[in-house]
Amino acid sequence: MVLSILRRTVSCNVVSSQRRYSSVNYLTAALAKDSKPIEAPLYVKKKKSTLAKQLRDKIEGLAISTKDLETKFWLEGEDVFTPQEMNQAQAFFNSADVELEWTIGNYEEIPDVKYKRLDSKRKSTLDNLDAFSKTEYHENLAKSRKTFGIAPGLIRTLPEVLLLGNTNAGKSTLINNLLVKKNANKIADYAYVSKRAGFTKTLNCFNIGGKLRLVDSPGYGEFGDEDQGTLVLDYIQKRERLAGALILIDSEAGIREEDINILSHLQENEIKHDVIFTKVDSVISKYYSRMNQLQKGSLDLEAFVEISKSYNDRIINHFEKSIESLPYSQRVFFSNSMTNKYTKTLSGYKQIRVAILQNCNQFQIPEEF
Ligand SMILES: Nc1nc2c(ncn2[C@@H]2O[C@H](COP(=O)(O)OP(=O)(O)OP(=O)(O)O)[C@@H](O)[C@H]2O)c(=O)[nH]1
Ligand SMILES: [Mg+2]
Repeated sequence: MVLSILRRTVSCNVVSSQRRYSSVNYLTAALAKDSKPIEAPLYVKKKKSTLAKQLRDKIEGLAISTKDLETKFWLEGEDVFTPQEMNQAQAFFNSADVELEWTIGNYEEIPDVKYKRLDSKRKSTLDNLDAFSKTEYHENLAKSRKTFGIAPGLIRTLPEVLLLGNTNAGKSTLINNLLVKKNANKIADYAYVSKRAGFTKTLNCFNIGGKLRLVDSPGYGEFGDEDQGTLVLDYIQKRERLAGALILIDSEAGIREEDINILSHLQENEIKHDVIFTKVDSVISKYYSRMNQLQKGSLDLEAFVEISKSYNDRIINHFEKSIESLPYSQRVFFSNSMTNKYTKTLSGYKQIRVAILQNCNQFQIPEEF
């Protein structure tokens, strides 16, 4: 029974495919020999979509770029980097070896701080010994260059640059953008990144080419933790090697009260710092996504040029407001560590590299040991 049903199905299929085949033959035969192939509606459709794509590309090119923002907000002269400064900074960062040196949750545990503490304890123990109690062992101990199990490289004095900002501002992402994964020619993944605010819990120190250190920090603000806040403030107040700080502001969120507090704190402690507006891509796409809605109904490029001008003005206005709310006049940078259809390349990190090197070069490293 099953077999016969199967056979019947098979035979039906054969018949129908033969029919289809013969009907195609029939149509072909009906065509005059020299007639041109009929243009399928599909072709017209394809042409239309190419037009729409060209238009979309043009519209995307109309969006303001981070470069435009720099031109708008950077002061002429002192803030603009020379091509030589730019090239030197890129050469340094592109060729530097990067190493995560330490990850700590308590200021006293930073390798050189710990070493200094243990070393002074050793010295005071020896100083307090009376002459009769001193043995050869103590004399050797006094001369010893013992580092208490801490790798000597970790206590070497280098200038440090701290990345600060609200949770989720993009600190760890920017660190990865500034660094290059050697031999891989791609964005590094040295620092851990997450959508979850409050992800970085410790101070994480990266040695860059044996010349400087970049320090990632736990974010402050809504999802920040009090102990982590103490850690960061301790670091700012006590760290003699701190050559400068980068304060990251999520461009969409703008400047918040905590940012103003931390900026004032840096100012009071006379620490050089720069403000970086991150996620510029998000702001641009937020304003421009409305263009997509309009785009559905029209293919008029001139109208889009006009609309894009007004969107760009609004974006400039968005940043103007943020910059005005800074507590004092301040050098600002713009960066996007992600791309989208309006912001197609990563930007800002090259200028930030120069700022980091400037801070380190101008910094007089204290003689600590
Ligand atoms: N669109 C866009 N997203 C970004 C950018 N930078 C970071 N992000 C995203 O923002 C989220 C937070 O980034 P992180 O680098 O972990 O932020 P963080 O400041 O280190 O955060 P905490 O460690 O929690 O303080 C992640 O989902 C990133 O992918 C950017 O420039 N553009
Ligand atoms: Mg982080």
